Amino acid sequence: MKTVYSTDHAGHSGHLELIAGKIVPGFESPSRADFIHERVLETRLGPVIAPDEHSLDTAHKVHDADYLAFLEQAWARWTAEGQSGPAMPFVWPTRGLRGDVAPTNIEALLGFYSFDGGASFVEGTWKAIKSSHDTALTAAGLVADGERAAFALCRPPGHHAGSRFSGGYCYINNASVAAQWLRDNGAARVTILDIDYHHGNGTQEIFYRRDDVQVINLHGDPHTEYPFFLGNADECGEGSGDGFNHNFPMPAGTGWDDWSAALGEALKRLASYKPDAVVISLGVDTFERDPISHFKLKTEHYPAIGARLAALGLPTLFVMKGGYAVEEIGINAVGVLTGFEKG
Ligand code: 6XA
Ligand code: ZN
Repeated sequence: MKTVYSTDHAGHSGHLELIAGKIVPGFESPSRADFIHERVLETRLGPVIAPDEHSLDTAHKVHDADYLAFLEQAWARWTAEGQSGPAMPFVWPTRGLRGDVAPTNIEALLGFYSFDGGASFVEGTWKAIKSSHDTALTAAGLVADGERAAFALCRPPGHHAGSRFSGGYCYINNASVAAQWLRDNGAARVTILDIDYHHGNGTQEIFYRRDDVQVINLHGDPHTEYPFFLGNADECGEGSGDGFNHNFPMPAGTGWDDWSAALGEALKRLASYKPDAVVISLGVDTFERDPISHFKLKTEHYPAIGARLAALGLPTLFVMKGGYAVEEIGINAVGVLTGFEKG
């Protein structure tokens, strides 16, 4: 399997995060991608290629134009105000405030285009966002050209980013842009299967009213787990999308047996949709020692997941998402891919 990877992610660094009342270095760090890249080389998964440059045309089909323009300009607007540290949102137009009119102040814009403080900007952020987007599209191109599978080693991740908001370390929803591109390039139906610990609220929102992209999520129950405000089992889609969104929330503490059973049900629904291609939002923060998540999967389970995905017999694009146990992130993420290759 080919991996698409760019070192342009590295400038997206030095973030801070507020967790349990403390400001700490961001968990979503460059070393995550470095460890995965090293493991791809170590395991000889296949060639590693650089992404091609892609226009934002497909991104414009899943994100609003003003939102994409904001992402591109955020850092310049922040520094134009004399700021130099990370640009972090901290005020949001929640219920009772006006969220329908774009403000002009950069602090206000940061909140207007986000749902939490988890997607901040530094100087290298836009370059990393764009390279992550290009990585997903280049890997989608490999699958469209007939490869059985490809790995988009994306950083930053994307599944919390909706049509007009960032959050949870995510800016452009890479998996959604890739799914849209596959739709536009020969696939009549595409499934996005999100196996990250956290619900992919952005992906759900983007395709919620559509029947041409099925969205399936396995994740921590939002009653207690981030992102809290979406991801319940009764969210099934709306309008023409009714019946095409599937959520499998599971309690914190869930181990392999229950998770694997949920995957079995998810794969049944996926197979009955008969997609022409599958996009896997590959998070490995389901790992038992992940510092911010609460499932109990072990390293040996990741190749087993890969083999189950391979058994679908469908063209498969893997798009990297979460995982914060950085010492093990490479072994676990690439474990899914090697398991797929053998499956
Ligand atoms: C913020 C937690 C962000 C989780 C990000 C993630 N306190 N999403 O891994 O998949
Ligand atoms: Zn996650």
